Amino acid sequence: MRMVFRWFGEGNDHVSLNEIKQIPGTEGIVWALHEVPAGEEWPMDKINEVKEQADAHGLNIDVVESVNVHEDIKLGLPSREQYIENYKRTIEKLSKVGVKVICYNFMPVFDWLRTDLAKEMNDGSTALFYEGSKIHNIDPLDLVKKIGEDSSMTMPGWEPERLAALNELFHAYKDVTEEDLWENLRYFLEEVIPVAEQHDIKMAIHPDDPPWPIFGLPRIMTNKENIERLLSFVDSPYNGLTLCSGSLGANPANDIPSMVRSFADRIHFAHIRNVKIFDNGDFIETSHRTQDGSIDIYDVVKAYHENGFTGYARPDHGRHIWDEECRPGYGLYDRALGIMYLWGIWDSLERM
Ligand code: DNO
Repeated sequence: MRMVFRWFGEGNDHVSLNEIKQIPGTEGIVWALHEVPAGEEWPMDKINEVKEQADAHGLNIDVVESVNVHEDIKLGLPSREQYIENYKRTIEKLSKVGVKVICYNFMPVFDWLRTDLAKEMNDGSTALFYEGSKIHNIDPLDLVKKIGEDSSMTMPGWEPERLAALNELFHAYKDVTEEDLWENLRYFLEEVIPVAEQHDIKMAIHPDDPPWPIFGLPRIMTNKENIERLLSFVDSPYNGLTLCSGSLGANPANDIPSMVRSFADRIHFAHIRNVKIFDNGDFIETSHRTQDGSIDIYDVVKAYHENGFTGYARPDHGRHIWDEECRPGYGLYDRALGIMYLWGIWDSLERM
């Protein structure tokens, strides 16, 4: 297991490379050019800049999260050709600085979705929270309208400056079915995986978070069966997974340790975190510790260990603790604690 840590870039992250370097057993950053819009080709000088910054701290830049997929690719529009071309060129450029894994996702419109970014927990820390009643059975176009009239109804991802674009996207996806999305994903992979192979970069799709359809938008990376289907589209190690325990684990029907055991040789990047699921299906992100949430993190790590996992792993969202001011889910403290918990399990398994 090779431990890495997400870093949003100079001036864009309150965590410094020095701090990351001091977390035990952490060898690299998980990075992206967040300022480049989805679909555009990444500029080489900006890529080199990150490489130099990381080099200066003895950290590697092996893992990119994410090279985002343009909505036109997910929608299967003719304009996807240019965006796929740009994606291929970005892969080629990233190979020049030694990138080994590219994480991406295929979620329409929204990436991860929560209803509260700072839900207070019993111990006074805060964490990301998902409350189903705020989302289920809600017509998104209605919501766009309501938030437009009353900004106090805003939710993460629904910021006023995004409303016009959301409105357009919801219309564009109106007739897109799950099967359409599958076909568009297949098309993308058939184009991109050969290029990834040629440049020795593993593509690693991130599951949908939460792993069910939201606002009538299709979501397909949601369970074991669907992951099998994805892997069968292009049967190559370069068509692989970012297995995120917390995303898939928000559905109690998803048995994460069993998925790790089944897909071990196709998992290139492990996101490890815990969530606590309530009886009504709502969930909150907790510390990484098994006892604090609903996912058996010990068994997840054990499954990786049994399979001699040599891929990359990162702690995932943590709580906001010790009054840290940070990006939602991306504090230094709780993620660093998470790393120590993961290494604690791993190291004791090594001794057994
Ligand atoms: C959230 C992350 C996701 C992830 C993308 C991968 O914190 O896990 O945003 O980076 O879905 O493309």
